[in-house]
Amino acid sequence: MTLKLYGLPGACSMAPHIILEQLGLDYELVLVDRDKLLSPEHLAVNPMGQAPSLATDGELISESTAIMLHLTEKYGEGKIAPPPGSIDRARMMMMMMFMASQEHPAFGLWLRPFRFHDDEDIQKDLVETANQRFAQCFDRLDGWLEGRDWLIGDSLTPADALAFVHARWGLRVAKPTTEYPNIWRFAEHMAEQPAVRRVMEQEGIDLNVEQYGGPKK
Ligand SMILES: N[C@@H](CCC(=O)N[C@@H](CS)C(=O)NCC(=O)O)C(=O)O
Repeated sequence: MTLKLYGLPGACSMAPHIILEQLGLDYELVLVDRDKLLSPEHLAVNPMGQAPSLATDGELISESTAIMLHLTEKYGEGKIAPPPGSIDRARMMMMMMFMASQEHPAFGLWLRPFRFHDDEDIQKDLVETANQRFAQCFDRLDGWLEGRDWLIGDSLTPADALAFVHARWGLRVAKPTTEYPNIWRFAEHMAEQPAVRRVMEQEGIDLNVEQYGGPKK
């Protein structure tokens, strides 16, 4: 076996995990113990003490977007992402980078404000700032999904994999993703895909909608 994905259940590592399954690749999944993220062993795998990392060709590649692009370029045979140089490729990259660099950091702020400031009042402000950021980001994502099953083209691409992960995380924020009709329709559609079902089963997770009160009318 040449591919080994280091991940955390339900984390952004789920996006490359979906791509591994969608491509039907032979790989090993290592679900890292959260308490061991900062252990010397895991820091050797991911110097930021995070997930994901992909072991491939004697190298360790981190950053979920980079891993997904490598997998699609090496194994996708042009079927899972639009070709480089096409405008759809540019749009796919824009969406992936947007989610990774604008949306994802807001989750870090919202989930762990104590990493940014010791003062509890300031932490509350940071959570509020994150909620405002989610509203801005999810509005944009919802617009991209208007009238569409997939973010790009007519099949699953790495942008969809990442959007699904964020849609699931977004169940818990002030204005949850269930209140964005296109995002939620997309999330439910993604959850039905065989590759996504296999991933959720392997990671022991689901969409947890009931836990958060279900979609609001
Ligand atoms: N930019 C990185 C972000 C990686 C990241 O934030 N991973 C999170 C899970 S989604 C993590 O490992 N968090 C553990 C922690 O920060 O303690 C990527 O896209 O791979």
